Amino acid sequence: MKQQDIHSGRVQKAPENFLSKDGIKTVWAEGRQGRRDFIRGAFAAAAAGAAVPMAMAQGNPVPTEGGDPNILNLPEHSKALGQGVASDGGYGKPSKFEANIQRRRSPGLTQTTQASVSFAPLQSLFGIVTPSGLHFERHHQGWWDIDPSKHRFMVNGMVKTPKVFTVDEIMRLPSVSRFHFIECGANTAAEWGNVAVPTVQYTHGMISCSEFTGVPLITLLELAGADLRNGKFVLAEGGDGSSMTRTIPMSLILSGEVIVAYGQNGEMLRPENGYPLRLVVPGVQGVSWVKYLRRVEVGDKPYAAKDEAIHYMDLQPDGTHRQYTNLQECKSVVTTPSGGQVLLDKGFYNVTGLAWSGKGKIKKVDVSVDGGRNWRQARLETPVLSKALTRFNIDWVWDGKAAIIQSRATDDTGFVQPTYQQLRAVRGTRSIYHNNAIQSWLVQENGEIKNVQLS
Ligand SMILES: Nc1nc2c(c(=O)[nH]1)N[C@H]1C(S)=C(S)[C@@H](COP(=O)(O)O)O[C@H]1N2
Ligand SMILES: [Mo]
Repeated sequence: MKQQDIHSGRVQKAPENFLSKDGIKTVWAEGRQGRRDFIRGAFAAAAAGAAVPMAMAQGNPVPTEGGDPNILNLPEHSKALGQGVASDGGYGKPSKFEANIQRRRSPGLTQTTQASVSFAPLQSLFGIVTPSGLHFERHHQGWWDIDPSKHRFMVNGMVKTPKVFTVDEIMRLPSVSRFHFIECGANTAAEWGNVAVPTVQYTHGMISCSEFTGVPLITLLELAGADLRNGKFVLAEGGDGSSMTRTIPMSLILSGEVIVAYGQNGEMLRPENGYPLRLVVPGVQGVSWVKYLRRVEVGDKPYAAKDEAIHYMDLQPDGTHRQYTNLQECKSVVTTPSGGQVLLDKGFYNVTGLAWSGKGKIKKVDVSVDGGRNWRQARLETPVLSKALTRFNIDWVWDGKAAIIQSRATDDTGFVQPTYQQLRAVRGTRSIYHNNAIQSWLVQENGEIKNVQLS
């Protein structure tokens, strides 16, 4: 019985189609254990007679023949003393049973360890906040743990008085805290070529969402007496060896949304995410969120920096490139059930996922389980915030037949997330960046879920 597979703890076999090297197989097999836990959790609820939906209770017989030893035998933790406070060293860590929930490097994607990507385990996360230790990473030249007492932030260019700030000086200024998503422009890149990487961690895991705390950049520009009328652009520069420089339009800065951040999810930024200072540019692709931020220069034209002239451009069907395509457009993905997961039995499942738009708030998310023929509107969990992740949920009773699960988001500008057909009609097939097409997960009759594209 499939059910016994779960309780014996056997690692379920990964689908064959994406396995080429042994190393890859291991990584993806490990990645699957977290999702098995999700399904095991559902069984535990059913066994305890909790208020689970009927379909689930009927679909999954309760394994209590002879009595459940987990109830009958009083466990050690009910009889003895637990561990003392701060015995974990003073900074709490997740349960050891959650050790499989990790950000992961894609073995197929990058050969070096420094100029690299790690993907967030979207299939295992709840709500809209990404735990800082699971935030995706994109380093063009490796990360640093920079001494904040030695870090300096300069404002120069078209300003009355060029200024240099210490981190302490920035932290004395009026601060704001806001929830925003950051998505790498290359998120979902492999799918342009219909590569169909196996899990949502690899298709969509270059997105995360945090509460960021810092000082609006406009405050710092004003302190330097920036020419806000003629200075139409700002160049932001990072302090790591990647020479990351990006042009930020002044219009975004004037809105007050662009932040020089030091805080993330209630504590200082993590080193991997730019400690001690990073730029937060809501709605804009990740590359402009310059980490280890050391300088902004006010100018009157776009800078065409190397990461704007060689990378992060979109090759169009007519052979020209789109440049400065900054905003991440409306997009969504079902995170459970999703590729690599296995449904153990027919019956009730909570379908859940994430939606976002670089232009504002999510207005609605529709979900289809028949490949886009019929759609039902999902529940949006609150808060629904501008330029932040929005969590959606919808009920589904699986009848055991093949199904194709999709989500389609609409933002408050009325923009509707496109199908692959619609996206390719405009953008062709040779892009790397800015793929916001509808994702399809095929649920096979044996319960295994695969990444597919509908033509
Ligand atoms: N200084 C610096 N800033 C940087 C980068 C970098 O390599 N160096 N990578 C950029 C890219 S391409 C992305 S997608 C985001 C990733 O941010 P994260 O690592 O905090 O997820 O940071 C951006 N800012
Ligand atoms: Mo990126």
